[in-house]
Amino acid sequence: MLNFENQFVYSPMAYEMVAHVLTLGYAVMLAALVYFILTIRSVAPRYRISSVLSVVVMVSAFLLLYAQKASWTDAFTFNAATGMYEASASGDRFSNGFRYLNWLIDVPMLLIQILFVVEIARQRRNSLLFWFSLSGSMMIVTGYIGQFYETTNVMAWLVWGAISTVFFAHVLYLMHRVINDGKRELPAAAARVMSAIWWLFLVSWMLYPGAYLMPLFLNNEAGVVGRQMTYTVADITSKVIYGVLLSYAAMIRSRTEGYKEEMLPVFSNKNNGADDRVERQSEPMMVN
Ligand code: RET
Repeated sequence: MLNFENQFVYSPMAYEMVAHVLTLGYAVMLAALVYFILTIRSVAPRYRISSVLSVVVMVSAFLLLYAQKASWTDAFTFNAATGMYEASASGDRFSNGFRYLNWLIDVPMLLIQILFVVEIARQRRNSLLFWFSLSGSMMIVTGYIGQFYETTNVMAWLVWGAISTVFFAHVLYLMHRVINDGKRELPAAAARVMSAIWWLFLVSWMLYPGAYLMPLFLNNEAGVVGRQMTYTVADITSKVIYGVLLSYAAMIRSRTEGYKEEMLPVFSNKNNGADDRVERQSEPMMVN
């Protein structure tokens, strides 16, 4: 009822584009889940928590984006008389709320993830853990409240959006510092990956407030399709590509520190049941 998606009727093309892009969203999360599980041993054990957090992000995103797609298909049904998709007789209405709840889990995870790949003193890391979690979740909670007002109270919608933006600015500031400071300690190749991560982070995270404001720019069917596409592109970049780049930076670090990549036992005939510690790498491998 409350989100602007419920104000329109949709041509079959617009309806299906949204259904497809939402399906793409959760399919990518499932595919990436497999990727993060299978590549976890390509980084030294001390960086593996980054891949573990990617796995957590993927599972939660898969489930909530699946619910998001169901919300779309439940909310509209085809009317043969008009040739359009219209609000379902069941009374189910579309809500973007699932996304926000997903972000509530994923945003702190994505922010915390980087702290395990760059070099940070323990005390500073604890403080960053706290502020990333606090500002990250406050950004989402205030935005979540705001999006309920997008069709009923423009002022409340914009004010909550502005409050959320204050927390967003704090998150951006902290992340910029983490990446810049962290780069100094990293091998050159990993530092370059970190610079790429910063730009990817900045652009992909900016897409979310853009999609929030979509009714302001395009208050029609095209705006609905545009918003769901924007969210999906943002989700794939901010969760999946970000996670892949972080694990790549961790891989470079691991190698420069002497870690020899392991294969999953299932792909290898070597004894990979052996201990993971780097020191063990130089020992002769036992053949099964
Ligand atoms: C909201 C409300 C309007 C103002 C701002 C917002 C920012 C949202 C962001 C979300 C990031 C989500 C991610 C999810 C990944 O799983 C809440 C839309 C600034 C930055 C990265």
